[in-house]
Amino acid sequence: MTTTLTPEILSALEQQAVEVPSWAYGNSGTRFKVFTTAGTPRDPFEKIADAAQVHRHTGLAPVVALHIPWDRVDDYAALRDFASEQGVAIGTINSNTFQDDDYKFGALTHEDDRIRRKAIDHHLECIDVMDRTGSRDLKIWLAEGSNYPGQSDLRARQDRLQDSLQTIYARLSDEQRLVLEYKFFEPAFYHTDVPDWGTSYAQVAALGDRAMVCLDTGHHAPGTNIEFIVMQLLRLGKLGSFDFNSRFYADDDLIVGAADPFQLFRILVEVIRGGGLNHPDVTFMLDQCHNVEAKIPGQIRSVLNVQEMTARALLLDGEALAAARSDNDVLAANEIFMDAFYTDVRPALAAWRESRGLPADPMRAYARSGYQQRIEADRVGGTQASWGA
Ligand code: LRH
Ligand code: MN
Ligand code: MN
Repeated sequence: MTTTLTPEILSALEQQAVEVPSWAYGNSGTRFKVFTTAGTPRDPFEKIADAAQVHRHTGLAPVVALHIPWDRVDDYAALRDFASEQGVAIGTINSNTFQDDDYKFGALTHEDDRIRRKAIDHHLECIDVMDRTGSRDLKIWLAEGSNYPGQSDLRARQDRLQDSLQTIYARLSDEQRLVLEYKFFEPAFYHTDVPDWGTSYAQVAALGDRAMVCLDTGHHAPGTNIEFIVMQLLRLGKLGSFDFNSRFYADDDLIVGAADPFQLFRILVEVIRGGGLNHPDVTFMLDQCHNVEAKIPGQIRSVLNVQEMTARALLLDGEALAAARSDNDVLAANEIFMDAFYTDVRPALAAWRESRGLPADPMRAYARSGYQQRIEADRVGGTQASWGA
């Protein structure tokens, strides 16, 4: 079944913005091998230029997230100006306490005050960056935990974490926010200090209104009902951002909507139900790596997948669904839900894109643009950026 999209749906879609991660444009891989690709950016400026291509071809990705220190530069004002010349803005600043030997046994939870202070100071540096880039959000993901029962005092670590977060939160301006991302395992395998939304919620609720939870779709145990968590965080007013990606097994960081488009649809239904689409409180970010596929087209595919599932979610017939629910007509309710999911919105979205001066087919338009050939020819010499540098 294909469909036309109503003006209400199109105007909701028009405001949709997906934030893309700078690290998706660098080389990445598994712990077995990182494959390099011709044309890969060599610095944060080139990453932003590549990200701008995604926006140019889709109109969907006006903001780029940075990761510090991977995207450390001398002059952040120059980076911000460059981004704006390219037609994009700098968004979330991600901290990184997972690649320094000092943090082997923890960072914001570390027993040693010197190391904990160093980790706090890194976050203060990230807030300095935010001041210069005009970013609203500091996103914190902690690679902290333990591998063996008995190794750590779980409760003392929660207390130290809260104390560290209080210090960081106190440094934010009134317009800035802290978002705390959870993940159930990896790199620690027995316990993780922020393993789930409940822990993240408990930690940020104790900080204040400008502290929120980040939900990375790849950070749950298989079988977790992620849309339930989305609903609950929106209900509590604490959903600050998404890191979208998809997974088959663990934290695979594959293209969002690739592994399980139906799950993405279900998440977006709850986002809309909770007032989350175009909600000023919720940042829709991608957190993906393109290990074997081309990076810029990989990002174009990703934002299109988000748009496509959003359009399908907006098609859900809320009135019919409410009636079926109040009749306890289980099968009718499920049929209405599945009808929206199975509707092919691609031709309608292509026509709509064209009517707004965007390419009907962004993937083909990028391939024809010559940009890829240009960067492959130009970006010789220097060191390619990679996940971790
Ligand atoms: C951790 C994570 C977090 C990091 C990113 C590179 O698995 O999802 O968001 O910042 O990967
Ligand atoms: Mn993430
Ligand atoms: Mn992750």
